[in-house]
Amino acid sequence: MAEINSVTDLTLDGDVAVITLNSPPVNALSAPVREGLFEAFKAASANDAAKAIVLICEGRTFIAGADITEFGAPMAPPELPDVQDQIEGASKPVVAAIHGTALGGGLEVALCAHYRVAVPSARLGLPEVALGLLPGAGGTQRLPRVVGPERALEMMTSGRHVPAKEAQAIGLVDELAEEGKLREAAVAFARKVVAEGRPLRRIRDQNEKVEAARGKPEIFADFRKANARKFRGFLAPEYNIRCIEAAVNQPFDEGMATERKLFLELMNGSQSAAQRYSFFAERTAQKVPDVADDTPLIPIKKVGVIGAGTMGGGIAMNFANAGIPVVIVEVKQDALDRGLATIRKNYERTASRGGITAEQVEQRMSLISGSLSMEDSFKDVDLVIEAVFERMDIKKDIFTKLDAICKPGAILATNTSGLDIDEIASVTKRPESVIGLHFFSPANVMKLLEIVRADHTSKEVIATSMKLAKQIGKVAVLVGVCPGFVGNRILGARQREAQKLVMEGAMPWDIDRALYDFGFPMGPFAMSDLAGLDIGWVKERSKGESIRDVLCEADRRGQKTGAGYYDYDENRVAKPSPFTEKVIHDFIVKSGANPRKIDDQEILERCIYPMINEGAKILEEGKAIRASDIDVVWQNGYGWPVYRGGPMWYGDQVGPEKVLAKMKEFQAKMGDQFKPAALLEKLVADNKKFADL
Ligand code: 3H9
Repeated sequence: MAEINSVTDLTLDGDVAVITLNSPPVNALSAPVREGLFEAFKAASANDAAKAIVLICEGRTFIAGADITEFGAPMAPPELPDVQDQIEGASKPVVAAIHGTALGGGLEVALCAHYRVAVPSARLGLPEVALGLLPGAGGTQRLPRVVGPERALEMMTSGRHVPAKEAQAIGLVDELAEEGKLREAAVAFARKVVAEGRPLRRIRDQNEKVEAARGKPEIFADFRKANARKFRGFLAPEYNIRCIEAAVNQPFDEGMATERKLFLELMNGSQSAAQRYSFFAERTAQKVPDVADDTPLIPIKKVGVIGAGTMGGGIAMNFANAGIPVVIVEVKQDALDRGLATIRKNYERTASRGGITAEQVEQRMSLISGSLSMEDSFKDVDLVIEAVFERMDIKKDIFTKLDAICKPGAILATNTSGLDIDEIASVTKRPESVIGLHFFSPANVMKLLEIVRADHTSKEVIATSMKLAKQIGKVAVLVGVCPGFVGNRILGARQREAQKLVMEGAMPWDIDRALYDFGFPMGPFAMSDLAGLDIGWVKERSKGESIRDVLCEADRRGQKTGAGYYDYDENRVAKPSPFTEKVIHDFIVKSGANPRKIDDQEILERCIYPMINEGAKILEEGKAIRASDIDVVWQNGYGWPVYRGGPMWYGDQVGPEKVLAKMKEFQAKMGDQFKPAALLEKLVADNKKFADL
């Protein structure tokens, strides 16, 4: 065994040189890894005893990409292309042996090997698009040469991690190895290549698939059209497409130059900066400063859910999807039956679209049971999540019962979206076991989980909840108890401004358009129409005192009644409504105000700066651990455009001093609801940003 450097070894296994990388956690292509690869390939190439070379990794994965922490500074030598030239240009066969994930730069390295062997559990992909980038180490030119431009388009614009079996079917992997026997299989494969005198297959010279697509611009035009909605606002998908066009229309080296140019443009742009920030923000959110990594976890083998409505059903699906049995308790049999039927329907819909198999539907349904009795069903559960009507008295009643029924140590969780969890916990004799698990609707789809820590919640309960969130595929953020927690509290700030802007003369569609153009999937009024204007509205108590009252009284209750703030045609396409406009106008006249023209810039500042200010108050009160946690909440639960980072990141980009100046201006004009947060004032005084906190 020869050590090349601290992360690279080179050994001779008979007549095959084996290069082993070991750079935890994910063997990213840091400077030492590049150096190790470069030197190891040089040595292996020069060693006449080696007839072939295998590249393999230790630890949980093959190379998972470039080292993202190194981005932003010039690459220390050797640069990645030099390493890749060494590999691809080797005069003996090179085999990449893949387990875990070969992603981004990792797959780009593997594409310079002449052959690829993988275990079935491995996954391969070019996920740079998710970081606002494109594969910048030849992936855009090599992948289409292997799998064809159409597949490359799908893979590179989605960033999907392709399972090894599928990778083999599309030519990306040459052979599957038995799980746990990768090294032996790769060495044997390398010997076979030598024995059979197979060619050194250099992908850069394989032009068949790209040439076949030449002169067919419709491949790209159709793809752009089909995905226009999905890609709206993002630069990276379009740049990835352009690189694949270059692979089709230009010789390899010119294509590489195009790739380089577009890669650098993205790398230096604001979108990728925001998306790279978000990657780390999500991972940082998993860390709770006063909860140690080795905090004991409570084993969660069975879960109880109270409420079989949309929320309870969606929550239950998360656990069944992860293989954890769950029992749902309802008060009435018909509500329970309806809830279970809805869950089945959801699974069947996913199956009909090819998302899961028919067996998986049955297997998941078999993990979900229903009951009318908490006493009978909750004795042995390790976690209960209550998802009933948002009323403190009902919640208190439930938690009193849970306290009596559940075994000691079981986690008692509420899905409340804003009630005081300390008050709920106070009715139990074990407030240390009480926590908020705030799922977002539809709970089986939305990624965000706000985990709400109450005064007495134990560290074990917090650590277990964070871990469990990851197990069920959620992005978890730990927040503190305050009205609306982090997400809804900031949403409230935006909604208030949107309503006020209407009373000053901006029409709902003007406000929605400004926010849609900013990058939100929809504005607040379109969202109200979708949810239903009559949520929480009671006809008998309506006094026609608000715009909403009048719209609801006119049976304009949103999309479901064919009209709300907007008019809807038979295809549910929204149109500005003269009726709504008149209602608004009448209200403005009644208030004695003069409507004025409000431009998009003002709409954005009025809606978004108070959100940033509210975020600052949340930080000031310690209800979020860090500014980036707030951004994770808004990206994953409220549709904040990923390429704009999140409200706090955006505040930093605009500049805290500008946000503060505007808040002061608004405060002077419109009153103290715009009072700047003390933390915002302090940031500006100290010449700092939210990211510095
Ligand atoms: C690229 O390759 C550009 C090239 O085309 C061009 C170059 C010229 N770098 O997610 P986890 C850390 S762009 C640095 O919790 P999992 C991560 O921060 C790159 N660090 O584990 C975390 O650290 P910590 C293209 C990285 O098992 C730890 O590893 N590649 C990187 O749930 C564990 O991560 C990608 O976009 C990295 N590349 O998932 C892949 N990756 O423990 C990005 C991870 O201190 N990575 N870390 O918090 C992933 O998708 C997942 O991490 C992976 C493992 C699936 C690999």
